[in-house]
Amino acid sequence: MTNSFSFRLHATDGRARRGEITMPRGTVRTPAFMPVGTAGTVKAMYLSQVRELGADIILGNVYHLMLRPGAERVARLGGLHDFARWPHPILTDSGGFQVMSLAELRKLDEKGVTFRSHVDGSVHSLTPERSIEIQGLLDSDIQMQLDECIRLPAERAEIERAMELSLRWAERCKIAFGDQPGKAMFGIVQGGDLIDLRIRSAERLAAMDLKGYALGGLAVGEPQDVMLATLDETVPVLPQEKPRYLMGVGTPDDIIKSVARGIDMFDCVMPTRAGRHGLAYTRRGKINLKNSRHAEDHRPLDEESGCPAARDYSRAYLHHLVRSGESLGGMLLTWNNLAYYQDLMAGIRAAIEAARFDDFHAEVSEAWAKGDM
Ligand code: PRF
Repeated sequence: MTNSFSFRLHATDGRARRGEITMPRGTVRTPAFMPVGTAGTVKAMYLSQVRELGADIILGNVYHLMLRPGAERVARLGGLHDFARWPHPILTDSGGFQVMSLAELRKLDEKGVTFRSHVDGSVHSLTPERSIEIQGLLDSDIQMQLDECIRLPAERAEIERAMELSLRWAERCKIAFGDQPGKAMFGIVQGGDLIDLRIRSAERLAAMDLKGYALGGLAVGEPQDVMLATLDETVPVLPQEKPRYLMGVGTPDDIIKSVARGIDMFDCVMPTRAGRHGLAYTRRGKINLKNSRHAEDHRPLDEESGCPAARDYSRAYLHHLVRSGESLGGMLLTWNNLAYYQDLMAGIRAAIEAARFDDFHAEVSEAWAKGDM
């Protein structure tokens, strides 16, 4: 196995890219979907199952793990991979985004962000340096800079302030991260829905020569066409030879349209969270298993799926589990949803290799539009 971090493009089709990130703990086939493993667990799944579905990498969160069980404790226990029994690559998010959505009494300034834990009310602070230190203690393979994400809609002055702060924090994270050959620290482009700010952010980060680039601050309240227009203008500014990660996105439709615009990596709670709330993603669209129309439906979610959760259980049984609040309902639907997402990514990768991505996109959209009944 290699002891360095590298990215290679194998094929392109329009702006869509088929590549591979190689690092000591394994190879990530891109475009990739990273299941969210916030607290060192992909909720309602065994990590061995997550692996079998085709995930090459999962995501962990600084915010949750620093509060519980604590980064130093995870380090004493041998790092996150060994703790959770996931020996493959892990990407960690830096914490700023989760502080802004989950913590209480937040105070943000040049130095970093101070907040009260949503778990026990204790006060913590996160600076760019401390975020990188925590990601090192977790032994994360791909670490993210600390950034500030602004919800949209927002005023230009506010978007610009947060974007410039994020650039200064990127410099500090780069220094704190230093030179770690087998690992990477990614910068995060901010700038809201303002194209000139996005371009400035992308250019300044590109000049820092980081190992990869994320687009943050999207899918935060703006319509999909605004997000896609932002990708149209921003992605070409990023270096061709580095991986591009669209943070916190999205629906299957968001993902396929973002791949068409040159994105290589995604993460989202959607398949896991929706699964725990009774929603199934399938080739023929979304199915809400709470709905009583499924109460006597013998059919499985998808008789052609390779996933037992999709193929071997009736919708009537899944409906019963969801209505009864049984944990197996959430487990089976999460399994189905992650299988669907990983199958979609495998289909995307194969289509790019075969130079038929547009046809694949049209076929997938047509099947969604036909619906399930
Ligand atoms: N920044 C970070 N994590 C994120 C986001 C961001 O802007 C988003 C926005 N979609 C999701 N996760 N650090």
